[in-house]
Amino acid sequence: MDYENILLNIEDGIAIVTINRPKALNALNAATMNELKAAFTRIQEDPNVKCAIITGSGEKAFIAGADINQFPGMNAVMGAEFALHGQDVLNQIQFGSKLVVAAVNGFALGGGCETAMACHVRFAADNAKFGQPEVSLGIIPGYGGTQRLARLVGAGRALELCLTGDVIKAEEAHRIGLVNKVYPQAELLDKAKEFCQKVMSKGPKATEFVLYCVNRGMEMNLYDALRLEAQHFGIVCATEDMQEGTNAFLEKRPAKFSGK
Ligand code: CO8
Repeated sequence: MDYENILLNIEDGIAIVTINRPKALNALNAATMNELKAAFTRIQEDPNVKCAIITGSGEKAFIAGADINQFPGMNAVMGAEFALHGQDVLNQIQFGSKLVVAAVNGFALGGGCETAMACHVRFAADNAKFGQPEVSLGIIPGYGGTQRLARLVGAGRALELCLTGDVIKAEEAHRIGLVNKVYPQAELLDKAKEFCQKVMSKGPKATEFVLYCVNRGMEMNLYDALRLEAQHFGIVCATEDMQEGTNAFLEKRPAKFSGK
């Protein structure tokens, strides 16, 4: 597929997906969402891609939200369909089997904050700003903001942000647990790549199962989630990587994982 609104570069097993509408501060229109879906289908299916980073073009914005030009004239059915389609794209990111890191290089507002929250790990540049400003437009978050924000930072803080539309700086986002780390803008992408490389050096099946157990387990009661973990522990014991990783430790040598 030819992309017009995103860039997809694959380097050393890492897919770098750049939202590329800098004149609109990388706002997400319908075409961009379709391209994001196509890109993540490719990422999921391509065995040469081990993980992905999402970032924004330019130094000002990660994603300044859904494209507001789409809203006037939208009826109830269109609104629900738009929200469901966007949620579907972001679910594909969160529930895929490959690590996805958000490198938040500026404004992450509305759908931008929601995209970052669908990623497994969030690194922010020191100029990044986060918020769910939808109420200022007379709408509510529709790409998962009311749900993922509450799960990440707790209902009280999520309500504060979603009810006021306040925009917070990277340091505050870090303090409340919305982002994992804050870096100078110039270092952000390299730090995200370093993190991906570290994860790629581990057992690939183990990585996949950690993502699955955390993502799915968070939505289950503790008892069932622990069962899910035990089942995956059992499956991982059947892999060559389990033999290799444990033998390598005992033989005091680095492990060479095959992904089998
Ligand atoms: N949509 C469309 N265009 C945008 C958006 C956007 N979200 N954000 C910025 N732009 C455009 C501006 O219109 C402007 O275009 P132009 O140069 O043609 O006038 C250009 O980007 C630059 O923006 P500004 O001049 O406003 O730049 P500032 O530095 O002055 O301000 C801000 C930067 C603070 C980020 C400001 O642009 C802003 O407030 N943007 C809107 C932020 C926002 O409200 N985001 C939430 C949108 S709603 C949403 O995300 C809902 C998601 C779920 C939808 C579910 C159903 C579809």
